[in-house]
Amino acid sequence: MQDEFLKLNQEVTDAVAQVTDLEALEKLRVEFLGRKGKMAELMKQMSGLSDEERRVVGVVANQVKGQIEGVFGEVEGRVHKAHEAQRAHEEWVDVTEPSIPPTRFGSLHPVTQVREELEDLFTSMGFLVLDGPELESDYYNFTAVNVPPAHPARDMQDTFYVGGQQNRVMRTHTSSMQVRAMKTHGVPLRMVSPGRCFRNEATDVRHEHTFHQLEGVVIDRGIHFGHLKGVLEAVAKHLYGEDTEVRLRPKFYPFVEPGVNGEVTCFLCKGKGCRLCKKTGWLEVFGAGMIHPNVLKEGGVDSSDYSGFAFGFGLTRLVMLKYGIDDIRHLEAGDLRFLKQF
Ligand code: FA5
Repeated sequence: MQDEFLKLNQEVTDAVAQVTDLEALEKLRVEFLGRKGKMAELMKQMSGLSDEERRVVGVVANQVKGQIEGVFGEVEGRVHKAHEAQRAHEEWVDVTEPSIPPTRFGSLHPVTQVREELEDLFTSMGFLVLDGPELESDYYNFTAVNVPPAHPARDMQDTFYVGGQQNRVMRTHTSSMQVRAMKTHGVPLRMVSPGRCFRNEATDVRHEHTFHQLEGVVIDRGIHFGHLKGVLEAVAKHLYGEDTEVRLRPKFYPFVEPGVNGEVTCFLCKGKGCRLCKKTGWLEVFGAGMIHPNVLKEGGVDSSDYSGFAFGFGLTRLVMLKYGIDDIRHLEAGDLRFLKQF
């Protein structure tokens, strides 16, 4: 029987020498050392031996078992090491390799670009640039600019009413800054105030629920409509070139008298008429007029001494015109395929 154990020892040594992966090694372990394996089989046969023989064979059997377990341990260590080396090779990363440079840095949103361009233009003409709240009191958004509660003109600008103590609304226009500026800075006054506005709109190619306006107010002694026209034309020509045409037509706004609606030639059809300009050839980009005495009074300004004009550009529309964007909804959608073009 001793020979049988020694043969088994040799058999195991030969078999595991070929092994290259842990799975095959585990199979051999079961085959030789498992509960029903070859080693257990030989041990079982020892029960037929005499006590003397069993004592001698038992010593050999234990030695062989120890050796076989040792061989398995050794091979397991070797295979494991080879496996780790292979993985390290496959997953190797050269941390010293120079990184891939970014292909493009972010850029400013087109509305921000045009807003900054206009802020530069107006500051060069001596205007202040003011910032105002988007969540505004009902008073500054409507009542202060001559649109008292229940006035039909409130229907022109439906908004998102938030309520609360001051009856807050998401401001519908930057005209909410007119009386705020008069109260804070007094007269004479020259200011612009750009910012986001909100309306409860059925959106289409020209109308968004969230859009940008740029308000302008000039108040001094002797200010008249000619000054207003001069400023509006300067802005249009600055943005779109010297040959840009501006059309002014009377329009009712409760906070000005007289009031006008300002349009510039449609960029898409060059004035021929298309879906963007509703076949008129013109795009409405601002409202303007001489400030109503009631609004001056609300701002603490004596209308017998001072006069002024105000205008409100649809900043988002100006951006559409400048870049030839035929649907306003691209501008607030946050789609990178669109934004990366600017
Ligand atoms: C006003 O908002 C007045 N506050 C403008 C004003 C200021 C008049 C000072 C007189 C004196 P209006 O609702 O027409 O007016 O809007 C002005 C401009 O904002 C429009 O010409 C248009 O270019 C833009 N606008 C208005 N509603 C939207 C909208 N839903 N989406 C995008 N642009 C809009």
